Amino acid sequence: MLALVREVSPALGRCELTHLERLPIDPARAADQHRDYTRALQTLGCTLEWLPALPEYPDSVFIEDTAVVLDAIAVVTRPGASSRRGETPSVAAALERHRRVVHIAAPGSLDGGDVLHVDRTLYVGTSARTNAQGIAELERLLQPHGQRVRATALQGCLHLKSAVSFIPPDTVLLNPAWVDPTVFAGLRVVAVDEREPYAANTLTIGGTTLISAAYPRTRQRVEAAGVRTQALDVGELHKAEGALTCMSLLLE
Ligand code: CIR
Repeated sequence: MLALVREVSPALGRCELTHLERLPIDPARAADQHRDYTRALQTLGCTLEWLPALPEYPDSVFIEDTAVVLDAIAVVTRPGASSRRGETPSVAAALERHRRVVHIAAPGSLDGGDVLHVDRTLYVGTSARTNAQGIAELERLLQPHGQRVRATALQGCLHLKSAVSFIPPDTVLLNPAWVDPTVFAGLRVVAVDEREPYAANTLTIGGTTLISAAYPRTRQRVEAAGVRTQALDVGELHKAEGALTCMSLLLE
């Protein structure tokens, strides 16, 4: 497994914020937490590929939003926030070494954080960042690859993957206040603890599910469902409305 990552911008404190109040962010602390995150990826078997730093792009550490990577093809997105569109050229250049690369074109917009991949289905959040044209474009690009695209409503959060993440082989962890659990019929549904609304974003690699240390109650629920977890402190990145999936692009 290859993990594309990008270091934290010193301008992280000027990030986009949609649902959170702006709090002071310490970029050095965020960088330390990001380093721990990348080390955890390595320990779980990933080889890291560092993209060039983009210090002038506050949100550039959240590389997930810039692409959707499948086995045969990579789709470089057109992020919904115009402040983030300059993040994509370096991602496209890196992905071209590994995949055939195609692009979401204007007026489509799509953030990778809205794309939840479960087997042959891509659930795509109809968020403020991802529009109908972006979803239609993704569907057109992926149809030849046998992938089904399913537009999925969400409310109260930034991206679909703020509300739900996939824990292979058969489980989704979700916040039922933000996404309708019946969308995931056929999968086992575990709900976050009500006191931890942001806890649904986890990242599973090789049988271990990384979960933010900020959400111990939800971690217990996930463990009780028979899932091996590892907690990571990413509190400084949470202040920028980021979580665990956001900070890497994984390529098998
Ligand atoms: C943004 O609003 O774009 C960033 N501050 C946070 C992006 C988080 N990305 C993600 O959940 N995939």
